[in-house]
This record gives sequence, C-alpha cells and structure tokens, in this order.
Amino acid sequence: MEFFDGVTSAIAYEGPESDNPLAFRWYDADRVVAGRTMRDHLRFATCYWHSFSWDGFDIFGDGTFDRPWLAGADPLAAAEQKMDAAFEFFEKLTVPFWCFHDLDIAPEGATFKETAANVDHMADLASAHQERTGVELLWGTAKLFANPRYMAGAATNPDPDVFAYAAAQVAHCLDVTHRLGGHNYVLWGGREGYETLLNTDMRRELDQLGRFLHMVVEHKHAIGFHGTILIEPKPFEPTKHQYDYDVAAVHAFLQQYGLDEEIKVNIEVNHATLAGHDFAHEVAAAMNAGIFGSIDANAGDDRLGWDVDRFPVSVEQMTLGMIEILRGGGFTTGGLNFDAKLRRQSIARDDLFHAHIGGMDTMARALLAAASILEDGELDRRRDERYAGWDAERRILDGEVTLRQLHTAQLDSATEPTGVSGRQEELENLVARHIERVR
Ligand code: XUL
Ligand code: CO
Repeated sequence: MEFFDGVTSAIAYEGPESDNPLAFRWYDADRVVAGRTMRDHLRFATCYWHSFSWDGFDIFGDGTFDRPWLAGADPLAAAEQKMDAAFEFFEKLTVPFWCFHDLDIAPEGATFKETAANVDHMADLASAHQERTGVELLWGTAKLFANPRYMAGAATNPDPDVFAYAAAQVAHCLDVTHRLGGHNYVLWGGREGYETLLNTDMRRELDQLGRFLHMVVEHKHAIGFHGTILIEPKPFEPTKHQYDYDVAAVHAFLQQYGLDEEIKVNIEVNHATLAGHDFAHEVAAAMNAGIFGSIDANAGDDRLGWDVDRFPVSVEQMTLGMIEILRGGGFTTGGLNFDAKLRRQSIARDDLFHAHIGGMDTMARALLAAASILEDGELDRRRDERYAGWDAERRILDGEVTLRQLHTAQLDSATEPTGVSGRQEELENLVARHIERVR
C-alpha cells in the first residue's frame, strides 16, 4: 500500500530558481562543498516520533492529522503499517538516515518480556527495510519518560526497581540499535530532573545517573557497539529542572563522574534557545570540550517559551551554527536529525514532505554560506586580529608573571589600555553578504 501517493517520484535537486515545491533548491546531495559531499556533511535524518507516531494531539485537543497508518485494532499490525509508511517517506525524500525510540516503532506489551519481543519483531522489519532502501540508522533511543512508571524519572527515580526496569529497557534498545548498525545511541534525560527539593535528594539522583551511564558504557563495550553514546541536554520540560541543563552542565557532570571520554552530546537547537543560549554557542561549547556529537535540527519560536520543535527556517541562525560545526571539523558519527514537528493545522500527508524539504534546504544553504565564509577567510582573519596582542604576549599565559608583577608594572606604566571596535555589525553584514551570494 502506498501512503504518500501524492508524491510520485523521489525528491530531486532542481536549483534555487526552481518553483517546484516538491524539489530541493539548495540540497544537492552529490555536490562537493569544502572537500565533502553535501550528503556526507549534513547526514540528514528524519525522526520517527513526530513524523509518524504523532497524530497532532495537543493538551487541548485530539489528533488532527491524516495518518491512516495509525489506524487498526491490532497494535503490532498498526506498527508494521507505520513502518511501511515511514520507509516509503524516507525513500521518496531521499533522506539517508532515520532515528527512533523503542516505543515508537513497537507497541508496549503487558510485560517487559512482551514489549521486548515486540521491539525485536519491529527491529527485524526495520532491518529488512534498511536493507531494501539503503537508509541507515543515525541513532536509536529508549523512551524512558512516557509510561507512568517513569513519572519520577528513570535513572534518577527514588525507586531502585524503576532504575532496574530502565536499565533493562536501555540494554535491549542498545542491542537493537547495534543490530541495526546505528551510528550513535542517544539518552535524552526525559524526566531526569525534579519539581521540588522538598522531596528530592539531588546528590543521590546525580550519583544514580552517573552509575546508570557507566552501566550503559560498559554494556556498549560488552556488545561491541562502535557507535557514540550521546546525551541530549535540555534545561526544563517535562520537569521544572532537568539535570542535563545545557552542554556546560553535561560536560561538568561527565567530568565529575569520569565519563567525559565515553559520552558526547546531541545538541538540539530549540533546547539551546530554551537554555538561554544561541545554537552556535552550544556547538562551540561542545567543540571546546571535545564532546560534540550530533544535532537535533529544529527551531523555537521567539515568543513561546516552550519546546515548539518547528522545522528550521532561519538560514542566518543555521549558518552561525554551521560555521562552528565546520570550524570543529564537522560530523564524525553524528548528523542532523529533524527532531521537528508540523504545526497542528498542517494536516495533509504531504505537509511532511514540504516541512523536510524546507528544513533540508535551510541547512544546505547554511552549509554553503558557512563554507563560503570560512573559505574566504576574512571572518577568521578578523577574529585572529582581535587577539593578536596575545600572540606577542606569551609570558602571562605561560605562567611566567605574577599578579604582583603585573600590579607593579601597571603602576610604573605611562600608558593605559584603550579599546578597539568589536565590529559586530560589520561582521554581521559580512555573513549576510555570503548568505545572499552563495549559489
Ligand atoms: C525531547 C526530545 C526527544 C529526544 C529523544 O525534547 O528532543 O525527542 O530527541 O528522546
Ligand atoms: Co531531540
């Protein structure tokens, strides 16, 4: 059965002048940019949960979307249909990767054993779909936040039985991710956080999380999984205070628990902005800490303070992020996963295509602009120039002078330091010129 019969052939690149809404205007998979094809630079993935499992419900109303694959009395048969729809979509979109939660590919059973069997059954089908289409798994993850048992967290739960259940679920999901050739395994701290310290022992919860992650890493090595383990920071929602607040908090946590050589981060754009950071800041912070892994590409809304997961539309925002990604050497195992959802009124099936085409073109154009800026070199030259004084002054950073010596020297000095312009607006114009001119 064909679900997206309004899209009769694979989406192709037609160039910026094309008016065909079902064509790429910027994403030209085989085009080589800064030494790699666009396909290899961007490593696009579609997420299973928002695109195929969500029917458009929100806290005020029921599902709105036209999603025939969600219908059916038998949950496993419905899951099979949903997977058919998903791989038909991946193939027509020509997206090279996908991402899933265990419980959005498979229905939960009455017992853990039943759930595990459902997940295995769906993983076997996914494996056959991957084989047939050539689509690869960017990452898998376990849904450790939806079932009521996780209302007080998974690893950070006050009840060790819930910790043990979550551990079993992750072991199973990591096994399946490995079997499907996953390039990464993600842990988003779904409800790893708290509402009030009146009932929360933060120290215990952090120690539990540290132990849990060590067990995940040990399991990864035990099964020979070579993908990267990634934590996805988010400052709040669903809990008032999530432990994995932002990249800096995750890095400090990883260092404290001796995990910083083993775990990297999956940075989500809308989570960065919720934490009060620019997307580019979070990428740069991860690169500096040596823990950059992957990206969940989406966008927030300037006036809404929650995780709205829009498809990315701002070339400027994404260009600033891509500059940091390219400066840091680009992706290794990671990629750009569209953890993004349609607006609730975009009810037609083909809206999923328009959303992804727009997101892929936004990121592709941002890649071209970022590559053009770095190749041109003016931006980096200006940045280096700003710090040129430090190239001449090695003694301070080399630890050869004391605070007292600097104090004495300044007392004796006839000159006072004066500033030079930071040139922000001029540099913003430079970025704008590249965005305008790339082709
Ligand atoms: C939630 C979120 C998740 C993770 C995977 O905000 O981003 O979908 O990406 O669990
Ligand atoms: Co995400």
